Amino acid sequence: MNQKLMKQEKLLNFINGEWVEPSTEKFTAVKNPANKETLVQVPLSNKEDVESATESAKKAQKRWALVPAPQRAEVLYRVGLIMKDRKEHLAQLLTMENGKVIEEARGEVQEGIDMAFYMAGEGRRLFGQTTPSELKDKFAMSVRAPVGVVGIITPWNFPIAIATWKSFPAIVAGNAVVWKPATETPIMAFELAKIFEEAGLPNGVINVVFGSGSGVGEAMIEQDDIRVISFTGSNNVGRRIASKCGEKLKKVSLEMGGKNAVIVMDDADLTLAVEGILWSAFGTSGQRCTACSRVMVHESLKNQLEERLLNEMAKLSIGNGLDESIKVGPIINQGGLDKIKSYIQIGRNEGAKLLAGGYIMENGAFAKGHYFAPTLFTDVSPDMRIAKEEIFGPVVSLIPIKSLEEAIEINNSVEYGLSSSIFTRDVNKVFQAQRDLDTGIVYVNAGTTGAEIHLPFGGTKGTGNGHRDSGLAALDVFTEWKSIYVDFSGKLQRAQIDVE
Ligand code: UN1
Repeated sequence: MNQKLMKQEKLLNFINGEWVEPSTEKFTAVKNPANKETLVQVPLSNKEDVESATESAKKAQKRWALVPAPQRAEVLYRVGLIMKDRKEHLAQLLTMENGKVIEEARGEVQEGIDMAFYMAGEGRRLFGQTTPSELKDKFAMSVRAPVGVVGIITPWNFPIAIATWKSFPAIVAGNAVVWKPATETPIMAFELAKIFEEAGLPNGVINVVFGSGSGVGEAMIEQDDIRVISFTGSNNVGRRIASKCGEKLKKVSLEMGGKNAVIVMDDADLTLAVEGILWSAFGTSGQRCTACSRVMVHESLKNQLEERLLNEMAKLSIGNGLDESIKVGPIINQGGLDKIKSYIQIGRNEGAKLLAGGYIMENGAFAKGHYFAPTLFTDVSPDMRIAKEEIFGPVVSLIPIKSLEEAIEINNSVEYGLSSSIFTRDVNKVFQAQRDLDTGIVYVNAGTTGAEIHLPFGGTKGTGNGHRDSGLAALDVFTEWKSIYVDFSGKLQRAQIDVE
């Protein structure tokens, strides 16, 4: 399978339309988390590579910004068409490098295709505003201007979708991009860069520099010509980026963790709630920022919910996601497994009751990859660490509640605010919940995952810093408002003074 899909043994950086060796000449192996087989070698670049990528982007951006936006959009339409054509190929490679099951990999590629067509449409909008002037014979308007060169740093858990959320709006708005993909999942970046090349994006408008955070990410922040950093990843790294960008007064957009909860009220459709929890907690092996990791269940339904979840969890097929029958794939790497395992111990020490899972799967074929058994804790209290901290794995904590108010309070008590959900048939509870849940995304009668690309994506509090990916909100990250006043009176009119 690998041989057929991955033709090259090593990937190269993509700078100014050329595939180039990293100046370090250093590479590291990318492994398939399902079986630890080496897929490809990826560059470990450094500052020099970032400098040449930035230089290339700077030159290209000047010309790109002058291309009419509808023509810039044409490139994105072509990118979308190529991605659509190549959907299965991309999905299989995505499953191999990331581990997510093939059905979800197809879904992720689809997010990228959707984003291409959606943002291409913006090429004929990119709406600005006209506003009346205080003065006679004077016209006032505000337009979205590109910021210039933007830096994007993307994670391994959605290596193609998140790259499209950031690069497509940046490009349609007239920016050039320096992109550092996660070293765990460089194949999607390589494939997307090839697609941009085939779609006719001019050289230098997108530049890909592979490498680790300290070698490449920090060098990107140091570049004065990179005017915006858009980052999705862990909270610790995001905070470091924010403070470094703060010192340099660089605009930064952060999307980080979540501790997303499903609330199951006493009038919920329990079958639906069980499906929603299973899908959003164990899909992608819990490795989504939006994954459900807490369930606040009305005490009257607690026993029933436990029983039904346990029944369904026992049926989950675990293994290599390329097999269509598999529902839960591996964890990205040993570090991920160790972190999840440490939280099992923490939960036990805190007195939570472990109902299922809680272990690394090491028997038979599982020993070849990084697998963690879907895990359910119950009798969890909201102040336990397992109820507050992001685990990023297939671990769910059930917290019994007595009322919606209590559930909302618990939901809002954590440091994150990405996604939340409520299962209820009561319209009053629906409206109360959507207003009072302090998260950037709220679902009603659905799990916590599955955001659509044409709505803003992001969260409150420790999840980010007020910006949003996706939707039209993404344009706010990659453009500057420019206010333009045109005086056609033929005389000098003094604002705030010559007003009659
Ligand atoms: C992420 O985990 O960072 O809403 C992105 C979802 C997906 C995107 C998740 N559309 O679950």
